[in-house]
Amino acid sequence: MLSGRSALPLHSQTARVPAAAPRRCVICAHAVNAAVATKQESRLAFVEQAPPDPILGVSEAFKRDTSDDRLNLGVGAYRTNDLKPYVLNVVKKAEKIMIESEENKEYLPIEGLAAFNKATAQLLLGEGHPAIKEERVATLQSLSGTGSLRVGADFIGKFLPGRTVYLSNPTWGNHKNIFTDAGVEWKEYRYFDKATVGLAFEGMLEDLKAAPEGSIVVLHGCAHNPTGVDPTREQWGAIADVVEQKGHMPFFDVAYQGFASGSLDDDAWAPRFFAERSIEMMVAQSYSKNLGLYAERVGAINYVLADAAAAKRVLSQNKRIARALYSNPPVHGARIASIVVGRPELFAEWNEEMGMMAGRIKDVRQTLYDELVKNNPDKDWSFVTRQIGMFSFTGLSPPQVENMTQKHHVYMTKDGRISLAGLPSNKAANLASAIVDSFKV
Ligand code: PGU
Repeated sequence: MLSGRSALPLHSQTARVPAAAPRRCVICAHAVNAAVATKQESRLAFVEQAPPDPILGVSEAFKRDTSDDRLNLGVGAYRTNDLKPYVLNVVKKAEKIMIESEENKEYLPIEGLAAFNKATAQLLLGEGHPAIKEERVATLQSLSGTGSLRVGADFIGKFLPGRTVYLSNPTWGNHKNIFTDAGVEWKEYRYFDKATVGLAFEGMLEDLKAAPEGSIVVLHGCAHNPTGVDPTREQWGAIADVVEQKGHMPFFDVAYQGFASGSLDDDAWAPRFFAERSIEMMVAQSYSKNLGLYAERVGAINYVLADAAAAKRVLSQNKRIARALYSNPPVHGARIASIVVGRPELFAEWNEEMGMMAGRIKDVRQTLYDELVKNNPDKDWSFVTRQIGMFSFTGLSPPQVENMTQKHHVYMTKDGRISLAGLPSNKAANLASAIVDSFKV
């Protein structure tokens, strides 16, 4: 039996209004029985407000700022030099092909679109890779990078219980949420050296050596977020040595393939190198940035394993996890990615567009550096041009970031990261003077 209180529509909550005014539901404005409404307090009233997201919350704050000078350098999302979101030509071409072939909107299988899964493993490992030919790669299309990481995290929680996940310090903030919510313990390994604004290479190796055998090590495939600092190829070799000696499981997060060097192939070097050394690994992929498919949620979780039978069983368990999380993935973006990767002429064009996007960021990075040097020649700004990918990790402290936002209308994350993908060249001088001013705070 429903009680009188819960029989009311859920949206019968009233705004606080003077007693004389007729009480109306704040949502649909229907008259609400005053006697019941005054007593009404949600059974969820104890729920506390969650803090705004450290990255996506910045965009929300930016939208509330009306200044002409406002600049959103929070989220890592590519913009043209006129600050327009960019839909790649290859994406438009693929969509045209899709419309012409009148594809349906039936459910995909739980593991996703077969053509996409084939294409995405190929983009990761390279065409004709032995692991693909020997069917040692289990690939499940998931909800972009985030969803793929979450499926992987749930898999670790279920099948590698008690293992600790090691995250770089610092890392993309959502990694911590993902593993925490999956009930998987995580710790950090040293990664960034403030003194050199470079890789804390020795510290990283020490921490990975000290981690219990068989730990999971999350590695950014390229263009480390937020630092823009990647290991050199030689350093990757030493990292792989430790991972191998300790029987760790690398879990690559590949969210920026193409944005480090401008080349899709070169940016897959690290995971391919681990595959070459026959180190079993997990790899989450995202097409948000490199194909600009942010809202389409296109990505995959891959397991590159030693034998095909294990890969088959691992895939079956990942399907079981996905089934309960969201059942099956969206089709539109997966079709786009499979067409672009699968057709040589479109793939070549994508590489060109990729080079163009990465090139714009490189140019604006150089412009920012030049302006910073002009503004304050006494400080060493070389880290700006040494860092790679979409971001610059400025070293600004939280109060200095506060100054950037409050005084200069520059929106960025509290850790001092700016997304150069959102900087037009004609705003580089303003940004440089805001940075120089904020370092004085
Ligand atoms: N992994 C890393 C390292 C990332 O930086 C991001 C996105 C993702 C995974 C997940 O992106 P998907 O869109 O789910 O594929 N990071 C961006 C975008 C905003 C966000 O935090 O989601 C960023 O600005 O850091």
